[in-house]
Amino acid sequence: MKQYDITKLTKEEIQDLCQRPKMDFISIFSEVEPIIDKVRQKGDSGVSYYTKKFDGASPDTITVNPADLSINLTSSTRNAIDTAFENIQRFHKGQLPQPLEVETMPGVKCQRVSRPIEKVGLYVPGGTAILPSTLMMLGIPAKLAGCKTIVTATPPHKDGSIADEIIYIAQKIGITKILKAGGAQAIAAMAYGTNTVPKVDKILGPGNQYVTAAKMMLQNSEAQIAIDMPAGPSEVLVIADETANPEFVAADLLSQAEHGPDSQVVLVATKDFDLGACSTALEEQLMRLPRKDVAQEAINKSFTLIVNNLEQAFDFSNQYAPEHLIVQCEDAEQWQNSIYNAGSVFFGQWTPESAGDYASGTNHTLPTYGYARMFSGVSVDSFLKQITMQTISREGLQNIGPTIEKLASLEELEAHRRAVSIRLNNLK
Ligand code: HSO
Ligand code: ZN
Repeated sequence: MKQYDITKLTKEEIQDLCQRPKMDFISIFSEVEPIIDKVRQKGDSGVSYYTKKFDGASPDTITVNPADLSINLTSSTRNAIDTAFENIQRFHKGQLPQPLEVETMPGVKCQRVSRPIEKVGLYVPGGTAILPSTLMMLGIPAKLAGCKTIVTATPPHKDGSIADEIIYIAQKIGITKILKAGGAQAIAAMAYGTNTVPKVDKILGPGNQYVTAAKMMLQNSEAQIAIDMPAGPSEVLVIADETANPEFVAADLLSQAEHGPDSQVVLVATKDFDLGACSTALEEQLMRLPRKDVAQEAINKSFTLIVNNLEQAFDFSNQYAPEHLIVQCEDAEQWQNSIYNAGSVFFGQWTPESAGDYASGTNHTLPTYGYARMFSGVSVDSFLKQITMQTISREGLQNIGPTIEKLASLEELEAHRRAVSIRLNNLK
């Protein structure tokens, strides 16, 4: 890993370290556009065409109802999924909003109530690994929010099948349909709807750059869909002081590096952290990883920043705005109020990021690429809309009416003013 000393860097150089690799969206958009067009025009047969072309698969039907499928899983797999499911459900249940009612003036009652987004599409990536955990992270909050139609898209295996783990989770959640497709074609099918795929109102979930580009293009199209957030490659920033265990730090860096060659891995260490021991541990652990080539590539592009103290470490972390922040220093949780920009935070040496990736209860669909400055990760809120409502009594209108009349006059919107005056006159 490259190494920098914060005291030797200019403001601009520090800012450069926060820059993520450029994504060439213009050329990706031009590749994705014909795919979207074909699916919009041809529907199911357009989807099948690209599933054959890109995934080498020709499933009998492109959608299946998970309840109709039989699966074969070991009890240890079921138990692990069940435990994670329970924890994720418990934490997300606590996020359900309470209705809000405020009497802003006597007789003027304002309310805010939440309602589910009726139809949602959840994208679960395939590629080099199956990601059943991602279906839990998207499907559990969708169900808790009360979404009625929940479609899950995921690329099928070459034989047209879907992993039993995915089907098991889909059954537990009560997913309406599984769309056996990935990439931009899956996003387009859910955005426009086809003969067999219901049209959805919001599409959520991580994916490669084609998936991200399709989500971005379709949210600005006549398909009228919302998306969760812009997404880039996964990232972690670890803050370590002299109390951090170098082997644990190395393991955490690698757990994120193995996601992909473009994963971003950053270590911010105080001067007395044992960096030598950490580098040795990293080399050793890396050699023993099945995905060592992927992890190595990510590590090659990553860096260590040496800081004088933890204040500097948190300042840099806030500027970088990592998807995951791991804090391995003395009294780690005490730094909570110093953290402003991060997707999800892991305090103390016994809290690996993997816990949040799979099973502790927090969500792993998080803002990357610096978007943690203004976006939150997926939660129950991602599947809800908030509707405001109001009821004004006679007395209330007498109280607030003159204020409205005055402001309407200021804006020279006479019909607005009269909608109030006509009532006030009636009350006289
Ligand atoms: N760290 C990934 C989530 C994940 N990890 C899924 C393992 N499976 C992005 O937050
Ligand atoms: Zn992960």
